[in-house]
Amino acid sequence: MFSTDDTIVAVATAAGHAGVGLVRVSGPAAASVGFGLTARTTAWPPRHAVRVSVATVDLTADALATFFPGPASYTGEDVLEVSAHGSPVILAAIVRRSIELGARPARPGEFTLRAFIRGKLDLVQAEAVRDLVAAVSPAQVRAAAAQLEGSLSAALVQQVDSLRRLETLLEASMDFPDEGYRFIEPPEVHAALAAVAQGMACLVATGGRGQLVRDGARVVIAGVPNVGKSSVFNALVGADRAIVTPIAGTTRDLVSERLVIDGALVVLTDTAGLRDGADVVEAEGVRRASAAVDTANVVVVVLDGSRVMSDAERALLASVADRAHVVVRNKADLACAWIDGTDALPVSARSGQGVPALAAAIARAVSGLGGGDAESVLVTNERHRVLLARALDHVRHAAEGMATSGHQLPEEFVVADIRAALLALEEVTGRRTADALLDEIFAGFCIGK
Ligand SMILES: Nc1nc2c(ncn2[C@@H]2O[C@H](COP(=O)(O)OP(=O)(O)OP(=O)(O)O)[C@@H](O)[C@H]2O)c(=O)[nH]1
Ligand SMILES: [Mg+2]
Repeated sequence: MFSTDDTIVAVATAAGHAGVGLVRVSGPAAASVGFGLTARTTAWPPRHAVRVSVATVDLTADALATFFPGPASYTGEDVLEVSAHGSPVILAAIVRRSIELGARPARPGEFTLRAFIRGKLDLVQAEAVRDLVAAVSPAQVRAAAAQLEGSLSAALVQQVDSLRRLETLLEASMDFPDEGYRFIEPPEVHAALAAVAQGMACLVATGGRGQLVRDGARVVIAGVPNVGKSSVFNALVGADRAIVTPIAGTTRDLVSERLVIDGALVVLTDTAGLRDGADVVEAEGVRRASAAVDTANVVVVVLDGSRVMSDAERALLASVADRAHVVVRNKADLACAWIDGTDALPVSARSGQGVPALAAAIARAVSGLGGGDAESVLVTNERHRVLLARALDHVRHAAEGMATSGHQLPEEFVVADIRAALLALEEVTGRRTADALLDEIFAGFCIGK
């Protein structure tokens, strides 16, 4: 299924016209494909760009060719990269000629798959490559780059090593039951399991913040009717996305937009103005608005600075007081009707005044979510989180079994849990992974990566 003895080729840069485009060739025939493409006959200098002329049936193109001999290359095998002027016609001609010379078109993610198969990357790092390419926010880039560097893998290796050591010592004790000799005493087993469980629990706990980085924080705009919620929403989105009218009760349904605000990926939602006694349609809108506020990560309360604050607004402010929130005093272009002793941000959705400060406040509120150190290892991938949680369950099960039995739990039971935990952890890093899963993971890549 995952043969690596042939040579693959693909355009590595994005589709379309660009200043420069890159064709990547990987496999045992990379050097010779390069000779055929360029009429070069002498060996490629390793990792040095060489100016070449690529001749195909249709055209001749100036290019730079760089040869990376394996195993010190991205894929671990010989790689030739050809950078040419970024016309899709030129790049397609180079790919076609490479195929005539013995390469075959690469499948999505196949370069990275080869790097994984050759042990250049583990599965966590390979998935980080995909996430890095797909990143839309700086936080996503930072998380993926840290995972690619191996921060998560290193944390996992540490847990795997501890569990392996325990497994080995317990197995040795099981092999000599009659001597009554133990290679490791139960209290030490218990302490080691507890330490592993604690480390893994910390990793699993980062999954909440990891999910925010991956999917974006839910930021919900709320307030009473007509204060300018939809106008603020549109100002943040930078487009006339939600309907704005002078009539109170304009917005009925939730309107959501996924966007990056000041570097923070958010799903921003505009809601119906909160009030009682509205018609059936609006009442349903209010119900949806309340539900959205309840499940929001950050609530942006919009107040109308030109009107006196109502009881409903005071109640709304009180209800978000101990949650992540930002208060906006909108219509700052009009005369102010209340002296605010609050930390409300003056904003005019109409003139744009204060909108950058609001964006910054939202980004700050998002970055403060979920606690934890921003630079620590972050589990952003749901596959990893589920497997880590499973491993943690097994380790806890063993540790609790030892605790409740007064360290009398037979070694077999502890070893069975340790093995199950190891299985889950090794599935994270890809040491034990079914081909079907690899297919699924790498199918999510772009071709050429
Ligand atoms: N002067 C001024 N008017 C504004 C500002 N923002 C919104 N408005 C006006 O206030 C009215 C209501 O604006 P919307 O954005 O529809 O208010 P909303 O809170 O979404 O209203 P509902 O959806 O009905 O709850 C419109 O006439 C807007 O033009 C502002 O910053 N200054
Ligand atoms: Mg509205």
